[in-house]
Amino acid sequence: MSNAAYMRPNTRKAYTSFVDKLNKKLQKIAQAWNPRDRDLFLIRLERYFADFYEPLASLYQSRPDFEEQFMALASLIIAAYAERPEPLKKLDVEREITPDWFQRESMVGGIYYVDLFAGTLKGVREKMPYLQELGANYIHLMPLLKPREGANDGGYAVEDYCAVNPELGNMDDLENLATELHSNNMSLCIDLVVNHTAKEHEWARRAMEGDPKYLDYYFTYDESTLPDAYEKTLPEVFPDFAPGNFTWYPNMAGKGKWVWTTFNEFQWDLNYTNLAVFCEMLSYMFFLANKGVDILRLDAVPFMWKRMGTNCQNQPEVHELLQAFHSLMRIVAPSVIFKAEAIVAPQDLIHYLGTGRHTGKECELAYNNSLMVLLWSTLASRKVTIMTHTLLNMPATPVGTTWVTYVRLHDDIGWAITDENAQAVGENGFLHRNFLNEFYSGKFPGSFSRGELFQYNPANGDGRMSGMTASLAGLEKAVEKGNPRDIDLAIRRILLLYSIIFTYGGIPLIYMGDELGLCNDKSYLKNPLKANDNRWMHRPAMPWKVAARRHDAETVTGRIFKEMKRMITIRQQTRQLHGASTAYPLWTDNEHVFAYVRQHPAHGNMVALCNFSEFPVTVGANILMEQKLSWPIRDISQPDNPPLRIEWGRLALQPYQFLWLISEDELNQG
Ligand code: OTU
Repeated sequence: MSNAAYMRPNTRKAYTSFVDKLNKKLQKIAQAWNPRDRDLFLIRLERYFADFYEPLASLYQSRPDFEEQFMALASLIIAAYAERPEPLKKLDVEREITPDWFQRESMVGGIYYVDLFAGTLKGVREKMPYLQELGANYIHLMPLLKPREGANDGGYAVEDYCAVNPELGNMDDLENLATELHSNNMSLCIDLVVNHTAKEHEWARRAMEGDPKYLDYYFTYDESTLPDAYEKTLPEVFPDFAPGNFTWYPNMAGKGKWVWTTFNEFQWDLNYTNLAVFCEMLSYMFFLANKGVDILRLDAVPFMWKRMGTNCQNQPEVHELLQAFHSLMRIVAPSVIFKAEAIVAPQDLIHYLGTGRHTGKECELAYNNSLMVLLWSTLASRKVTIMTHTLLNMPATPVGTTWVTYVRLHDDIGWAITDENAQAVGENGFLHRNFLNEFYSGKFPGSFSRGELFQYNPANGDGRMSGMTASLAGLEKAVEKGNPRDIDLAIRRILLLYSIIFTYGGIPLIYMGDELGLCNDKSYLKNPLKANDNRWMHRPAMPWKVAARRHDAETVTGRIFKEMKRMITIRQQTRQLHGASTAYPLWTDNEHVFAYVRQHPAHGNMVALCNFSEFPVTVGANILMEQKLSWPIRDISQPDNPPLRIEWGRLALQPYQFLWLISEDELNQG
């Protein structure tokens, strides 16, 4: 077999000289490499060479030092592979022959801040039984690399990518945790902030001193002409506390400079038009991979390439960069996968999973932001039309990729519902987004929610939402009033939203505390480093005393935990939920009932029905026949799989009830 034979002539030429160079280096260390490792390395290199050479050539070939810098990649990958620990090499092979490992129905994610959850990384190890009890096996630990001192945007301003935040532990602790997770069939996801570094990072410090090498690592300007020109088409991510996209440093490089700072002033955007920056970030990736990290969450990827006259997001070059990173990772540490953090419109989002000539060559995972927004939109309006229409028009995930689905995470919710999608079902996008802000901030008459506006702009009505799942779903208000019916409805809402992310397709992520129904936490207001950023209201510390009540079915905590756990267990046993089975919504004859189907080639279909209203409703049962479910049909969401009852051709659903319907035949197949 020769992958080289498939290469384009130019690529093959580059491959030959790259391998020559590499072999010379390898000869020197040949003794140290076992022949099997060496074979694997060379086979992978041949397979993935075109996938990194071509994008890098297209981005950097015009630079005079391209040849030299490109050849330097040989040493980089050899060194990283040489350092890869044996157990991880074994995992690499296991996952190469099980390429769907992350698509399996058994995958369930949990998101945790190390300090808030367990104090330190060692503490997380001690809390493993809790994670296992819940059923989470994909553990996403929020930013844990060494951040700058002072305000650091929740860890997204990294000063040192090779060190753990000393308050949480050290690299050995991280490595030990990864080992422990692996031995329990669990995986570790951590954040890699690829778009920017803290201004205290060594590169930024050197740039500040005027070192030309490092000035070229960032976007710096002597005058405001270019920044002003870019600003004309740039949005602001944090208009309230970090207006504008550039910052003036009067002492920089002796004479003062503007620096590109999309997010906070202390987060400096990296200059990926410089191949050296790519190589440096790549070596951080390898470093973390070799510590046992399984999934790298690539933060703010859409922003990695800038182009005058655009919003400087989702530029085609970003996809070249991702493909190059991805294929180099496949050579050194193929068990590691990428998750794109791109909170962008569906038509832009899908490309992060690799489309067209990038198919199978970018990120394996991406956040399904649309689904999350639509869940909240529908919960407020009780009408499933915008959601059904929007999801029907969403492209299916490319082969070998899947979403991560979620109800809530650490950021605000931005109402990414387009005017077109609203209009298509007779709604007005602007008014609807406005309604959502009013509803979730509790101002709308009859609202059950206790959220708060984030980055609200009174001039154009733009605003995003902060708040914990439970508070947005009505639990905080209901508990305060002590009204059992409202409490019951709030619990049902939380479970309804989670029922969808557990089954719609992708790895479901449980946001820390949602499994216990934790509400907003206002203690951040007392911390001057956090007080201006209300995203902290939905980042509560884990109250272990409350968690201790999780087995008491009389408590709200216990009711939520038990049902969550039950849904997780069912998900993990339902083959129709493998990530490779397609998911799409179905129109029903009741505007309160959301329906979708999972189509599995071997195990048949599962149809889910969800009542998004607080009233009992009915829905036409013909939808089940249309999806080829055969009688008898069972609702697997219930403990005893009750047989489905249909009266007058209609199915009844209780307030916020959901049904997961499968033909009995498929169930019996086990
Ligand atoms: C991410 O979010 C993180 O999730 C945030 O917590 C950070 O503050 C931020 O990056 C900077 O590191 O704009 O409102 O399309 O939406 O990267 C949050 C991606 C954000 C962006 C996303 C960003």
